[in-house]
Amino acid sequence: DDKDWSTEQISQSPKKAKTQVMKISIAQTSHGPEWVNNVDYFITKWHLGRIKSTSGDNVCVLLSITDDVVKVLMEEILPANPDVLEGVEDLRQLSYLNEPSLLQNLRVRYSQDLIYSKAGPVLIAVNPFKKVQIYGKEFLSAYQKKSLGAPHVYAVAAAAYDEMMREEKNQSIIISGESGAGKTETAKYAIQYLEALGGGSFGVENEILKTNRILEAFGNAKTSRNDNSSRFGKLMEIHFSAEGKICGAKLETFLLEKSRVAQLGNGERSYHIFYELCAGAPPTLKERLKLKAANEYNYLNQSNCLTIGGIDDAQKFQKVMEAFNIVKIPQEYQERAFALLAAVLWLGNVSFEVIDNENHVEVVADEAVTNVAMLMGCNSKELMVVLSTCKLQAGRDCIAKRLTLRQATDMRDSLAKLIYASLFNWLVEQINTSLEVGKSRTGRSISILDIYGFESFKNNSFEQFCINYANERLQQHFNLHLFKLEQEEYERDGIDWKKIEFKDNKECLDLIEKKPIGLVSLLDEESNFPKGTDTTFANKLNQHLKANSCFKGERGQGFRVNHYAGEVLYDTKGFLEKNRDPLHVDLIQLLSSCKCQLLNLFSTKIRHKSLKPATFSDSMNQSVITKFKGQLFKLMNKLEDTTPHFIRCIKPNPNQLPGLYEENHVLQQLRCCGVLEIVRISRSGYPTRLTHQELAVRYRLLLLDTKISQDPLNTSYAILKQYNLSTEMYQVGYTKVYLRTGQIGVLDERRKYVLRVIHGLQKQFRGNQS
Ligand code: AOV
Ligand code: MG
Repeated sequence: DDKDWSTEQISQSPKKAKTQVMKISIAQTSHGPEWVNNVDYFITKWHLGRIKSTSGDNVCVLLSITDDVVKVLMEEILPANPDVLEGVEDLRQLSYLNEPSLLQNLRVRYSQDLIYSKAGPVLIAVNPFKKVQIYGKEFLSAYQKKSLGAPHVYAVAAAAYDEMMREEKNQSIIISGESGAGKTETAKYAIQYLEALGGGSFGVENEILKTNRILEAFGNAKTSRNDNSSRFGKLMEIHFSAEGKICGAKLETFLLEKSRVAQLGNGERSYHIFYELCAGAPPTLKERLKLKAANEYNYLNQSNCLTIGGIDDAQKFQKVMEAFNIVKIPQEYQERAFALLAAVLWLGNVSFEVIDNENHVEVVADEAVTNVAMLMGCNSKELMVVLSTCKLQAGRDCIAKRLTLRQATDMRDSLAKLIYASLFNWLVEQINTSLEVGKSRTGRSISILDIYGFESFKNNSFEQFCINYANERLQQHFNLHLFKLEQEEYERDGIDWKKIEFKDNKECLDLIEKKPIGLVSLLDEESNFPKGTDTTFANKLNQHLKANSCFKGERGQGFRVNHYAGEVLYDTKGFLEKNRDPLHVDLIQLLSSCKCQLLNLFSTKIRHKSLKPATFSDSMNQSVITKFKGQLFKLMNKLEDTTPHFIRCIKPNPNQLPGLYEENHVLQQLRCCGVLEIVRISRSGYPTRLTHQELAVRYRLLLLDTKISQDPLNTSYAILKQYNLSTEMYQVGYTKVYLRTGQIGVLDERRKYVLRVIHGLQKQFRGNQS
């Protein structure tokens, strides 16, 4: 009978539970393996049922939902948890930690809008895709006062803050998950909690979230997976004064997806700001910018998607303008920024005319090119020359060579991307200037990382490679903390601890990073090689990386990498060009000749960097991947100096719908982020640790036998023995005592009782004296 089971019985006598719990999950046998979400996973579907009878290896099971009776093999059955354990807060509390049990537990919670759960030290957040009443003032203050203990992103932020104050150590909140899983929203709620703690006299504490509006307008876009997908990674470092008040913040961004400016997949949009500007600019501004409706621009109309359901772009534009004012971007610069956006849009409409039979072109002199020149503040003739020719050095002379249609289109798109990416970087600088108010003297900070999750599409290119590489690094960091450190501590202290297997992704990182023959080195080598092509690159990989078990060559231009989260097939098409990301001198010259001060500034920045001597650290001469690798290393170094708090966001269905929990979709993500391993490791571990000294000082008063020596180790032993704790429940290491969940509570209760008695006796004694 399920009702008779108490949590305690189950955790203490697992054997008994196994035979008596009647609910089981069984694997559905009629289905073959399924193919899920482009990731190579064989997923089995699980059903809940009860055993009716067994004979030999066969069992007859009554399915709970359909009332069907099915016959399955014994080995295909996994035990399910009793009802009392349905929907527990921490997955560690489950008696049975198999995959269907975790899935079921999260499902039960999700159906009650309990979107947060814990897997030991990790917070799991399942995206509700609807408003849930668990945020705002009341909840903020409840978590501040610790009157609410349920798992929540506020609780994670609170823990980070408290630990920073207590230990004087910098903290980080690392949020990961696939596209659309809720990372960015979760990051905002974490910042909201910290902002609610208030600031000193600096006033920045109300600004951080608002600057997000600018970032989201310029760095987010609708993709097939998320209507508000961040197309860049970000690290927000919030600084605190000695009193624990916010005194500034610093934003760092990673790898903006530039290609989106000129090229869109069907059903996707470019960056929100373009549509917002077209829809929301006041008539006079529209007039000055020669702005038309979004559908008039090739860069926007190519994907047959101009609006997002439920989103009012015009209204959003007002919010961006407000945020510009908060960040104190002067009015004239705001208008210049908008003019550059309009210039980018008009660039997409610039067209070419083929003038000879070698496909050479001339720019068509229409309103598009005139408007671009006007908005950039340059001469339209000059612009036309730059877009249709390239200068070649012939001995001492410089001759202009006409471009082909393909080359000219690339040149035009390069200019659009260059302007947009420079504008984005400039905005990040503006935000940083405005947030850098009270230079933190304490150096205490909490960093919040919201970075693109693992990606595996039908077509995976250079961008996915960079993203998955970043995730591979983060995963290593995660492993290191949760698994290695834990395990090493036990081993160092000489206690017997069954090793828990966990996926180490060192081999995959080696494949990517190893010098001189790893993916990154080989890509750079081929990119530097003038005759290198995507195909020669693919061949090179095949030739050199075969020995690594994480690599699989493919015929043609492809290759496969076995990432920690699954195998991904990459297409090398475009890898070399994207990695080289060539800077056209002509374009930079053009920018510097413009009347627009922003463009001058951009060109100076680029030149300043590129004119520096080519030293080792010269970032201009570095390929995109090498620059990214450097940035990742810096990020990892920074994170390693902090105490990490991990949040794993889970997307319950691929359609962004509320109330829909698709088991296969969730399971694949739980596997990707190793939730099962986390639960197992923290449960079979000993979460409470005290040094012998600490234990002795705290609980010595409980000892009945006062003749025990003062030595802390002996005292420890004696206390544990006196309370008859089962040897299952603790282990004694060289330096510490390790206790299972709940055991320290027993000792504490006892101590409280003894203290009360002593206190009472003292009172009585004093009473007697007077
Ligand atoms: P992401 O950051 O993980 O994707 P988002 O944070 O943008 O995902 O979340 C996607 C959408 O899910 C949001 O626009 C909301 O509609 C919804 N959502 C997420 N979290 C919540 C929540 N706590 N409450 C209500 N709705 C939520 V990407 O940036 O694509 O990797 O690159
Ligand atoms: Mg995001």
